[in-house]
Amino acid sequence: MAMQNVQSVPAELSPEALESAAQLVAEAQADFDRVMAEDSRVEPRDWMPEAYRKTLLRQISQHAHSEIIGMQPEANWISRAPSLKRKAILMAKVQDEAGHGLYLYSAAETLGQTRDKMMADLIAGKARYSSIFNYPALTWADMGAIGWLVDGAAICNQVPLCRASYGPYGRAMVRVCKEESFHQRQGFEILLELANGTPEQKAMAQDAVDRWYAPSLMMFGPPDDDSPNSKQSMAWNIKRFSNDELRSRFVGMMVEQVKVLGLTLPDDQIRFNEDAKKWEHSPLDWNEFQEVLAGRGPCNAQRLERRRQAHDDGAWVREAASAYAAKQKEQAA
Ligand code: BYC
Repeated sequence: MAMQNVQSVPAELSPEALESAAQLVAEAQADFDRVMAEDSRVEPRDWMPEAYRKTLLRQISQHAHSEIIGMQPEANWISRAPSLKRKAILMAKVQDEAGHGLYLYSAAETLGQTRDKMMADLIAGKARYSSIFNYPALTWADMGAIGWLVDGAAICNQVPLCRASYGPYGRAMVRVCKEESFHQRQGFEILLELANGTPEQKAMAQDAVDRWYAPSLMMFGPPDDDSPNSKQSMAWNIKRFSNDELRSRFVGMMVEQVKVLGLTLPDDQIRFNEDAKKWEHSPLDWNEFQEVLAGRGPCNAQRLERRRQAHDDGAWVREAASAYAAKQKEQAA
């Protein structure tokens, strides 16, 4: 895509220069509109409307924070995994989440935001991250339910994001989705083994599914009528499907997979609506969702405190890396 890089017009220009600058901006906007109409891609050096840039930065930085905070409920179980094999798999998964956070912070940096600022906003409690990570992981079966339901919901949401109009975001999503597939399978396999184990193990698996089911449906965001950002994000080819469309698709996937597990979903109102051609489920508790978003979920305070502590503990690594980089630069000069 060939667009001119016209980001802003200085105020002190002559009327002629102002007119020609305004024309350049209009041409750049027309180019951007054409790219949207052709469903093509915007790259970091291309001109883009400020609102598009801000929307991407909002979504990508929240997504990055979710990956980093999302490491906590599972990292908590690494030392208590029931076997060496389970420990190795869980460690690999948690490391993958750190990697996802890094690709996403890098994608967000291409939009002009520094990683330091994003991290400062997160630890100051000013940035959002996914509601799901404010729930506790109480038993080993939760590792199964998180992998199966939470990573399952993430895949459902993120596969369409591989086609997001912003190049760095779409490309990051391709790799993230491949890794999420492995994550979902390992969660499914944990639950399958527990469901085929002793009655106590099966009950533990069912309890974990019961607790994670509704919060995982809320990951897709508020109902379409209450989703202020969806319409514009869809017009800009960032989101491809609405929150409710993806949620319904996810329920349809889970309703089949739960049969293989020999477990049940805690919702007796799931049915396929033949007229609307979509899966329906019981109403979700959106007050609970708003409480979690407002910072009053079961683990919000604990998650942020842990993140702050990890940031402080890592100060020496950042200092050492900066000192090493400065030394390298000095030697190269
Ligand atoms: N939690 O207008 P809407 C993972 C906010 S990590 C918190 O529908 P949008 C994993 C929303 O931000 C997976 N906040 O917004 C990691 C907005 O507030 P602001 C994370 C939510 O952006 C480790 C307001 O509500 N995935 O898989 O059009 C281990 C109104 O919503 C949530 C992503 O981040 C929520 N659930 O749509 C295991 C995917 N929902 O920003 C697994 C990328 C909504 O106006 N993000 N809000 O203050 C997206 O696809 C979209 O941003 C959303 C929301 C579907 C989440």
